[in-house]
Order: sequence, then C-alpha cells, then structure tokens
Amino acid sequence: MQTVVLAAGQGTRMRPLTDRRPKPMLPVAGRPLVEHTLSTAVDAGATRLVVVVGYKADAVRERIGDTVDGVPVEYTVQDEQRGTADAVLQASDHLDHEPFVVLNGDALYDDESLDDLYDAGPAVASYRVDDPTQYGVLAVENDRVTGIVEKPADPPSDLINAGAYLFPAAALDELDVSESSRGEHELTDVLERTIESHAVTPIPVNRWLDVGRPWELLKANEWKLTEIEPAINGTVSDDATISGPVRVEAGATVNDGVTIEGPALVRSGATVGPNAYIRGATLVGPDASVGHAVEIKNSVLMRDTAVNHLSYVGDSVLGRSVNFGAGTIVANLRHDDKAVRLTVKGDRVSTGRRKFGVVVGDGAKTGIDTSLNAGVTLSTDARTGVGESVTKDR
Ligand code: TTP
Repeated sequence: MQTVVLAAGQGTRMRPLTDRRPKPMLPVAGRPLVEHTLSTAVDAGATRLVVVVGYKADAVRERIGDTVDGVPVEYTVQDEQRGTADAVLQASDHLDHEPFVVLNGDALYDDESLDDLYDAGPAVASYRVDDPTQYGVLAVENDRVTGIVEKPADPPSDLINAGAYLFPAAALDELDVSESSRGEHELTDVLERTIESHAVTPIPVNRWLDVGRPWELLKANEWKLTEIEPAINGTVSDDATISGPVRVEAGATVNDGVTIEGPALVRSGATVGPNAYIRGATLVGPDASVGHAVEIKNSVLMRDTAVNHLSYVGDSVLGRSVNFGAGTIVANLRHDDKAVRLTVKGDRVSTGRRKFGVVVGDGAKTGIDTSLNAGVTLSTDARTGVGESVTKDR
C-alpha cells in the first residue's frame, strides 16, 4: 500500500533539540525517530513511501536515502507548514489513484496495530486514554467513526486520533480543505469529508507515542531500547559488569570497573569508564564519552557528548557535542514529589513525570561543579560558570 509519512514539521516544542536538526532525525535507540515509523510501516505492508519533508529537509533525505528495508522512498517538499492536509496535498503528485495510508513521522506505533490498520478498509488508528480532553477525539457508533472533535470539554468517547489513517482513493480529491480555526489545513477535515461517503473503522492501537516534547523523546528511548538486540561487539573489559539487554556496538570501548544495567545502547566510537555506572534506559551516542565516577541513568547522550568526571545525569536529554565539567550534578526529583515542569514554547508545563532532569542543547558546556535543577533547559551553545547553581533556563 502506498504510504505518506509526514516529516516536514519544525518541532518547535522540542527546542532547543531541533535548533540544528529536524525532529524526525532525533535519536531513538540508535536510529532516527522517523526510521522507526518507516520500518514499522514497511513491516505492516507499505510498498512505496512518500516522505513529506520541509524543515531541514536535506538531513532527512540524506539519512533515509532511497529505500527503507527494500521499499522505495520518494520525497516531496512542503515549503511552508500549512497543515497536515496541505502536506498530503504536496505528496499527491506521487500517489496513484488508489487507497493510501498517512502516518505522522513523529509517532511510534506497535507493529501489530499498524498491521491491523493496513489490513482494514478505510480506517483511523485510535488510542484509548483516561482523559481525552486535550486530544482529537473520535465519535464512534457501531464500530464506525461518525465524527472527530478537537479538545472537547465533553468527549464523545475515550478514543483519540492516533495520527495514522487509511484513506480510500476518493480522499485524494478531498485534500484541498479550507483553513481551520487555528490557521492550518488539517487532515482531520479530510477525514470528516471521508466519513460522509465511506464507512471508516476505528482501529485500536495497543501502544502509541506521539513524540513532540523532550520528555517524549526520553519515553521513545525507554520504549525502543527495550527492543534492541543485545550484543557485545565493542571492546569490553573483563572487569566490567553488564546485565540486562545491553548492546555495545563495534568500535565502542567499555573500560575497567564499569557497570552497565540495561536496557542500554553504547554506540560506535563511544567510551565508557573506567569506573562509570550506566543505568537503563540509556543511550550513549556515537563518539560520546562517559568517564570516571560518572553515573548516567535513563538518559540520552547524543553524538560526541562528554560527561567525563565525577558527575550525575538522570532522566535527561543531552544534545550533540555537549560537555559537562567535572562535578556537574543534575537534579531529577522535586522535594514536594510533584511532576517536574519544563518550558515548552515559553510556557512551563508539566512533564507528568516525577523524575525528570534537564534538556541540554547542542554545544552547551557546564563549568566544574555546576548544579542543574530538575526541569532546567540549557539552550544551544549555553555556558555555565564554575560552581553555578542553575535553577532557571538559559
Ligand atoms: P506537529 O507535531 O503538530 O508539528 P511539528 O512536528 O512541527 O511540531 P511542533 O508543533 O512542536 O512545532 O505535526 C504532526 C506531524 O505532521 C509531524 O510529523 C510533522 C507533520 N507536519 C507536516 O509535515 N506538515 C505540516 O504542515 C504540519 C503542521 C505537520
């Protein structure tokens, strides 16, 4: 089945991590986020992939290339982010007049649920949540979608739109929808038109994650690191202790006295130890280094990042080429036990997590003895001074 994957977004809620890369390229268990979506689509039955790119398009094109698991990939550029229906409209020149699947390129789905979507007739993936009021909610009667409402105070069901659709060929003629109240051309309006003429089935999704904000990147890694194939292909000291699902790639080095508790992935070129403690779920990116007496727990360290001496990093995302000075300590828990809050597009919002540390943009450097409070964001290339206690974003 021909499949459109939407990957043109600016990822503004993910800043500063998307200052220098598009959201689809953020690392999830050693692969770019969008590659997980593309591979799941291929497993489910995608025979041709059309990827809509826009913000930092070249990064996606260069990394993904012409095929995914043997299935051809074409690209189309959406110059301006005018909405998801507009994104599919840009892709429509590449599509045959046949049914087609549309997937958000920043969402993760379990394999079985996507199989069910591809095997269905016109359909939309739906995910059951306790509080649907902040989502697009499906109205369903007799196993047929009868409507979709954005952020309803009085939700018609507990089934939310999980951003995966199987449209009939006729929907290709319905893509030119007018602007919504939030100023976008939305695919949900195409769905509204489709349900007027077609029976659209809600397909329940067992596991789904929309990766829009930094803690969701952490969640994505927590999920996908549990699925890695454990293997020790790098150089690992006999004096290191490794337990749980751990993969050490060829070209990585794990020195004396290191303990790694999986799930964890140590990528090629990375160095761990001596005497470091890595706790799951952690991704140590390519060429990253974790040095003596450093503890890293449930975190993502991107390429070339260094935490070399006497530091603690918990529940955090560190971008590329970050350097933590000796004795940098991250707080990841509030003493009132409330969920840690983080700045997203200028607002302080709850991460919903009792444990969350910090988000650090590419190239940031901390001075020795820096304390970083839970929920702090350091922007791209930020600096902290010696002995600083950082309680606000910078
Ligand atoms: P969003 O997550 O709504 O947008 P975004 O990725 O730009 O992130 P943010 O809101 O943080 O700025 O988009 C959902 C998916 O649709 C995502 O994969 C990007 C894609 N998309 C497009 O390809 N074109 C568009 O015009 C829009 C609005 C989204």
